[in-house]
Amino acid sequence: MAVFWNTAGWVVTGGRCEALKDCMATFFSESGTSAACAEQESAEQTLADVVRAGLQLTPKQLPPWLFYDEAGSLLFEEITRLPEYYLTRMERGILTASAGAMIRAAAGGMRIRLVELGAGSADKTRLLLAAALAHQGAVAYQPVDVSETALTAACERIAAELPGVETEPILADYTAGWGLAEDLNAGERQLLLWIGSSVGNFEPERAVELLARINGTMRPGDGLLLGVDLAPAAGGKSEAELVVAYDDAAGVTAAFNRNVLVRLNRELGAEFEPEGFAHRAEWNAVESRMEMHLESRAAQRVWMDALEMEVEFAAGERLHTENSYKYGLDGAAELMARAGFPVVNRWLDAEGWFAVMLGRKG
Ligand code: AVJ
Repeated sequence: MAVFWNTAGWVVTGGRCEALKDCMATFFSESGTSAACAEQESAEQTLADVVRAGLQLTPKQLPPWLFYDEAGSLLFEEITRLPEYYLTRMERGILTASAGAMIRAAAGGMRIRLVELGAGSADKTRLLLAAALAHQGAVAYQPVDVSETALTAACERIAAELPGVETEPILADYTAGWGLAEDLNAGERQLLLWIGSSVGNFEPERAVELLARINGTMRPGDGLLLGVDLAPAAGGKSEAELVVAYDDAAGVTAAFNRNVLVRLNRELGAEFEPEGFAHRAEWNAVESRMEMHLESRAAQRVWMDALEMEVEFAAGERLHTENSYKYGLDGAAELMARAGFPVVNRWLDAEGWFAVMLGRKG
């Protein structure tokens, strides 16, 4: 069982679907506290601190994990079905075509177990889990996520559709800490999954740091499967095709972006008028990243009750809500090598827009 240290310093251990559900029940009835539930109670403090700090920066900024409350997670699921949001569709196509080859390459003739960072609904992961079942009959799977709802749903769906997968959900912020899996069998390899282009939310240096830290807990032969959204390039996607993926015609991404304000209203007693901010999505070629901002349509002051603080926006002032870094194939390979996972295989869609890369600890 893996052990994680979350931001609040609590130790969170993996459990079964049932354990997570128990924890939620405990949390909502406010009676009793387990480690995972205690984490939820201190989350409010963390949210207040993070928001206070971010709104005092110039320019103002908030971390992208704030998008994923329950409504935000649903909006993100909706984004993944948008015609403009090619990322999920292309990655799913790549996994559909090559999950078997990926699992075989990662396993190298041994048994394999899977750990997933930010598993969310684990929808695409099921392709890999099915391939692992075909490869070895049964497989251990540890999804790590900060969302209890997402973990529970993923867990239940896997139990119903893929018996043979032994799911050990871990409610934790994977950026905060990492512990050794203690029950590894000899002759078994771990495969760390970080798909969905989530690596894009991290500064490249922070991504290397996080992966290197995890690499330090793994054994030679263990692998990393990384989903990478490729930067615009001749012969690949154009800048315009990239930008519309973050500024869709139906306005779902705009709602996803503004949802962070809705969340602050609910959880911190803030008084944002979400429509008072315009959704902005821009390609920053210098940094090789998509950026999302909320741009104040007018000069305004917003009271935040839980912070006992008023925040002031000038007309046109921006709140930076997300970076989504894009890599070239060489850049992605370099990042993986620096983290201790030199690339051994890679799979791309036919148009060269998205890559799934396998690295292996030497
Ligand atoms: C979940 C981080 C991969 O950056 O494409 C989608 C989040 N932001 N639309 C991404 C997101 C705006 C997404 N990731």
